[in-house]
Amino acid sequence: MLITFKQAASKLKAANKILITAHILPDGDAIGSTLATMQMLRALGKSAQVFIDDDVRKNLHVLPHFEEIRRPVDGEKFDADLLLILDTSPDRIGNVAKMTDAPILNIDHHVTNKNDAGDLYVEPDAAATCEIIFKLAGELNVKITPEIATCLYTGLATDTGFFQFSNTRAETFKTASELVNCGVKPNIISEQMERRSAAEVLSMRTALNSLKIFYGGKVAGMFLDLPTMQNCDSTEGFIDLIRVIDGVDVAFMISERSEKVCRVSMRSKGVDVSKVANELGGGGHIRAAGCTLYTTLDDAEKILVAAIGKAL
Ligand SMILES: [Mn+2]
Repeated sequence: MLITFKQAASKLKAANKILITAHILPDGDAIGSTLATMQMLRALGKSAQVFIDDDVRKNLHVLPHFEEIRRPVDGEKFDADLLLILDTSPDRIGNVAKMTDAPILNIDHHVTNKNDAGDLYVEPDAAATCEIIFKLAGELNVKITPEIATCLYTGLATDTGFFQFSNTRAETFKTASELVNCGVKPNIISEQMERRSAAEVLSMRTALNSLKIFYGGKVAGMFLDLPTMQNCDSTEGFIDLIRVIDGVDVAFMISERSEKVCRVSMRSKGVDVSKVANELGGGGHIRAAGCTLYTTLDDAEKILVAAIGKAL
């Protein structure tokens, strides 16, 4: 059920033992928003714990309290009176979904979130879930410590491509400005987020070598097969290498995660790629979306290129 911002805040006020989670394949906004909310709720005297059912990119391990994030072990239960799901709908939280039967509070900024498994506050205009959590801190009267600010700024910065993407709005800068006032060092976060291993940069080269152009230059794609992926800690930002090509409206990357499991990311300058992703069982934003195709890399390419062609 859709609820208002104030209702979401009072659900949090009423809860005492909160299990916090976000999506698998976690990004800066998923980790930043969960860690910030955990600290905020603890500051209010509540018990709060973050569980994420996936590995987390090394760059994000530097965030305050990162070491407290837990991954559920087989059949593990958690005593909670609220399951807080951030930055995604409840179908992308892996085994955390099985840890509790507590009511769900879902806070997100993905326009494709149509969750009806619990209470949903969705703000599609927010640049990041961290932008919503910042407002929530105000509503809950929580003081934003430098540690909380660092987590929130990281989510805000990474989800906007460091304030370059179309989701960047005036409020995003206002939020960023206030976070800097709370003690964030933007240059340090930028340096930490852009760090890459040599293996990752070599994988970028492999990705660029696979570049293909479709539809007379309007669409560009990159392909990473399983052996390449096994040597690659993260493909974050790879797609930006081809998003910039002159005349390209939709850029995509397909990475083979295991046999017949291909992860698709898309970025666009005009086409609504959230619709393309939705049609293929995924979701996201108008200009940044993704899905998983359960087939070979070759077939995934055919399916995706046809679906993008229809949307052009
Ligand atoms: Mn996000």
